[in-house]
Amino acid sequence: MAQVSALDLGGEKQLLQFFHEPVRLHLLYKVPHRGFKISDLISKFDQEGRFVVIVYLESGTMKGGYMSKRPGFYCQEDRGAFVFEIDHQKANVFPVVKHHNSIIFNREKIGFGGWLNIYSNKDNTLCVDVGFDDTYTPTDWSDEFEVSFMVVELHRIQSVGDVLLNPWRELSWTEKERGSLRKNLVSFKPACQSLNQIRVLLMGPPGSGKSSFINSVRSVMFGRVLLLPFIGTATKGFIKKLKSYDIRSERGGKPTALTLCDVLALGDGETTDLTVRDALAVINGHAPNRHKFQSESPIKAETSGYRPVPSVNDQIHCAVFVLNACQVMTTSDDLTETLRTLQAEISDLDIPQVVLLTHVDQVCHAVQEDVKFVYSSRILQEKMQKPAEVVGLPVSYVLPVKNYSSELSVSCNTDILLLSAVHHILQAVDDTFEDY
Ligand SMILES: Nc1nc2c(ncn2[C@@H]2O[C@H](COP(=O)(O)OP(=O)(O)O)[C@@H](O)[C@H]2O)c(=O)[nH]1
Ligand SMILES: [Mg+2]
Repeated sequence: MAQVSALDLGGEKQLLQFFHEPVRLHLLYKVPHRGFKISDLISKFDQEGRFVVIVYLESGTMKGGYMSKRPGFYCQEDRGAFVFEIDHQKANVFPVVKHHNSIIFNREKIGFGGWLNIYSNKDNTLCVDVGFDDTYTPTDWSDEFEVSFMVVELHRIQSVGDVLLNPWRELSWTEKERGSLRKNLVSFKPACQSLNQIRVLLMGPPGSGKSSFINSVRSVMFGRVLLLPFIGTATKGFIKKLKSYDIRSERGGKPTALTLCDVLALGDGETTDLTVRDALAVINGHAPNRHKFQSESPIKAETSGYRPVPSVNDQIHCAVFVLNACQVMTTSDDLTETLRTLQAEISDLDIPQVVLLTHVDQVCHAVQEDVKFVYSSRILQEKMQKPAEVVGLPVSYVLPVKNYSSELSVSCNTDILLLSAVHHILQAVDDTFEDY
């Protein structure tokens, strides 16, 4: 169940005015009175970001503190920290003076110098001490141990500027849109009549989300998140065989025109990775389905099941480069080289290419909250440049998606983003193969 903050509008307004730019609050945790362990609170902090802790005293006053970055066990200095006090008459802020020990963050307590400390006592009850010392700007808060309070909350501070008012791509986030995108896929027939199925090849480094994408598209169609065995967190690619997956309109239903193909992961030129040569053999339709990749024997005429004269239905009709938004900024030179070589070779084959940018939920808080913010997220707008540059394609060919990874049920907006990526892929194939 969603948690609701105890903060009222007036209090929120007073708190937000302490910040020099427009920000929003996002409740991360309402700390329980009983059965409380400090490790529970620590686990609720995001890996990065800015936070406020608010204590609602029984007197009606709120006291709290702000951390301008996530504190760590070994780094508890914070030059941007402040402590505050808000009641119906006034809102006071006390900026940090001695920033070296401005934050306390350890296995016993979380707090702000000697001003505000949160800990649990022996019977796991939540306790709050207030007081003051020379860590923050002098004032006259009195020392009080184990104050009476009603609620303690941890919030994330989010820059409003992260979300642009006008999205840079339009997409409608409604049940109706989800329905019509889904229907489009179910009824899709390739414009080119000699094409029976549209075979889409997913290529990318291990862990980029190739298998998850297949699983996610299937989940969208089945209306529930599928748990398939081929998704791995292993650093080395899981799939060693060329595998084709039909996308059915529903469980046991008719296959749609879309087939997604998973292959060995691309690497930085190591012998265990998919080689450019093998990738091209797959794209051209020479490799049989379930072909087992072997670094020591590249696909050639002698390979069992080799198709010397592949038909248009054996080949790949769209090459999709799958890249992880969290990792794309640090793509190695070798992988970049592999991707660009492939891109250039595939361009010569007149096959459309797109980039699928996965893990978009992990690079922007707003998108993590709701994927409908993808096209209005400033962070993501910037992140889209890099994959385009790495592969050597225009930014308009980059399709952001969030795969189903930890959730147990499908959700409308995640479905819409996935279906819209599929729609663009099918469209690209139709545009290219129209005059085949
Ligand atoms: N948060 C998040 N996790 C993802 C996403 N896509 C994949 N994952 C996770 O990333 C890991 C690697 O995914 P996988 O599909 O096995 O990658 P592959 O090696 O390219 O096939 C798995 O743990 C997935 O659950 C995504 O869009 N968002
Ligand atoms: Mg995989």
